[in-house]
Amino acid sequence: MFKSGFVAVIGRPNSGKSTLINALVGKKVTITSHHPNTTRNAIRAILNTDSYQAVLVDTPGIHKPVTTLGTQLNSIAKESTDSVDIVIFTIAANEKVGKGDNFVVRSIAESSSAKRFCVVTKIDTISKDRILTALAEAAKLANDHGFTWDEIIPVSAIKGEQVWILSDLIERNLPEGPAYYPAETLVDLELGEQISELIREATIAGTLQELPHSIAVLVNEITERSEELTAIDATIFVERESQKGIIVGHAGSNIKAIGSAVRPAIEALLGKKIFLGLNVSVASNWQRDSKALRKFGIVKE
Ligand SMILES: Nc1nc2c(ncn2[C@@H]2O[C@H](COP(=O)(O)OP(=O)(O)OP(=O)(O)O)[C@@H](O)[C@H]2O)c(=O)[nH]1
Ligand SMILES: [Mg+2]
Repeated sequence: MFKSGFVAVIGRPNSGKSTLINALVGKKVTITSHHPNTTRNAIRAILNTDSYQAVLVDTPGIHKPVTTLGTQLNSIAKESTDSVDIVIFTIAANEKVGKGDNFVVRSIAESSSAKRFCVVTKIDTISKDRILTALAEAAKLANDHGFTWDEIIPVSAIKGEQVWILSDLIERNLPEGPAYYPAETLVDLELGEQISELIREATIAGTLQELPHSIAVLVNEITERSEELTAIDATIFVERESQKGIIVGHAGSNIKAIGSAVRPAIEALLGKKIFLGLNVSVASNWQRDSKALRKFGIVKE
């Protein structure tokens, strides 16, 4: 009996959703960073095995929005829990339970006919004797909102600890059904989107404070130059002229470093060498501009 279904992963920004999905799939399919609000779309990653296929939906971290972008990210996350088989709520073991967690858990309490799992992430960051306390706090979160988690699972996605227990529980709770994607599909993103996400990850990795929120990336062109070489032309957008200077760096040093950092990942994705042309452009205050959000694929048509 083959099983299949949809699993939405939701939680506060930075709680480890994308890292968890990469660990479940066994390959890096969705970008991560130590900055909050890294994920900007409901990204479907596919966990394929001989006995089941789980479509894991990565989502933007739910937060108190201050821009149109923020509001949009929250609604993407919330909508992604509609008609799924399992909702996984993530909470980082090294963070205090806060208002944000209560907000997300309240929406899980209201919605779901789905199974509700709580994954306590990043257990490698706390001592073993703290894990029980973290699990008890997670249980209380659901009880405070009138329900009980179907499962609570402590994991370290970075160390790969207990991830197999989670995938086992996912399998057990999926209904019988056919594969929705071909077995070789790992993520439901166009190639250009995968590349722009990798470039955005490399760009925000080196930035500070609020700058990551201002960064968007578009791939303008992908050209097969030969059997061995693909040329990629992409633009990194920022919101202000001053930010452009930061991204470019002294005599272009920073943009060069971004290119060098991301090239291996894109070459691995394409299985061939690339020529990467990166330029930086200003899209004034785009986080508050719904037309720009459409252009950057954050609002879908
Ligand atoms: N030590 C440790 N760090 C982790 C673990 N999982 C995630 N992290 C780190 O936590 C940070 C946030 O991880 P992400 O996976 O990007 O978090 P997210 O919930 O997807 O964040 P948003 O997309 O911004 O909502 C990154 O720096 C990760 O490396 C873990 O199991 N252990
Ligand atoms: Mg994420």
